Amino acid sequence: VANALKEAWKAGRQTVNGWLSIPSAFSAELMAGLGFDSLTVDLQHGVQDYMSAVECFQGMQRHGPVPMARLPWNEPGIAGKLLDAGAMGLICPMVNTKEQAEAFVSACRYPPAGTRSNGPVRAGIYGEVGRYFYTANDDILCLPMIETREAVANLDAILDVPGVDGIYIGPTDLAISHGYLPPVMEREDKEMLDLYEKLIRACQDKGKFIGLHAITGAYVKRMHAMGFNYATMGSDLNAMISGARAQLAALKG
Ligand code: 3PY
Ligand code: MG
Repeated sequence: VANALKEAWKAGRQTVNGWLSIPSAFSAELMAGLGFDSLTVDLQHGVQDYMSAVECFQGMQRHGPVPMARLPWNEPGIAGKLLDAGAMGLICPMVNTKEQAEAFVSACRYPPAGTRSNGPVRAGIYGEVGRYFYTANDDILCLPMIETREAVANLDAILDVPGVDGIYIGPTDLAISHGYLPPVMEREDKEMLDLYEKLIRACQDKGKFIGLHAITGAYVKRMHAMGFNYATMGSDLNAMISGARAQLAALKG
């Protein structure tokens, strides 16, 4: 089976995703060796473009976390290119309506399920030759981001779109949209944590998976305990900054 994340979630095993904001095959390779279940190249806010994403996929290949990407926006051209480059899951920012979820899924699925164009230049060279077309629709994860009030209001309709495997929570945009500041990632507002519980229950009721963006291992542990199937412990950039800062602080006393 080509998507270890999907298998893990179905088996009830919770996973940890790493986040690649740095456009470097080498940092992707280093992150890939650390034991994350998946790594996501961030083309929305990360300093990543299409070629750096391809290089990150190449860098992580040796170690085998599930390669994923976050799209810059809900746009079929870049979605197709990232899948062709080997992404086994796409996270799409700011999906607020059923129609936007349908457009996202359509870009990720070959006909008759969707409108993805055939041409898996890099994705097709892995696994059994000629099989990719037949397995891609089942194996590729489509994870729309729920990160606005509007998306929460439309959650059931979004989850009901065939081909939506699950959702991904963007904590800062979601909090901003609900009027909670400052826009910090690891929320402690009671209202936001209650909302997470509600979103988890909605996904469980519909047999869909749910994950969220976080930074620290301690918070990811709490979110797993709350019931999230996956959580990001990000990122390469945060790890570099916090590691270097800690050493500088130790030096300067
Ligand atoms: C958010 O916090 O809105 C995100 O998209 C996290 O990546
Ligand atoms: Mg966001």
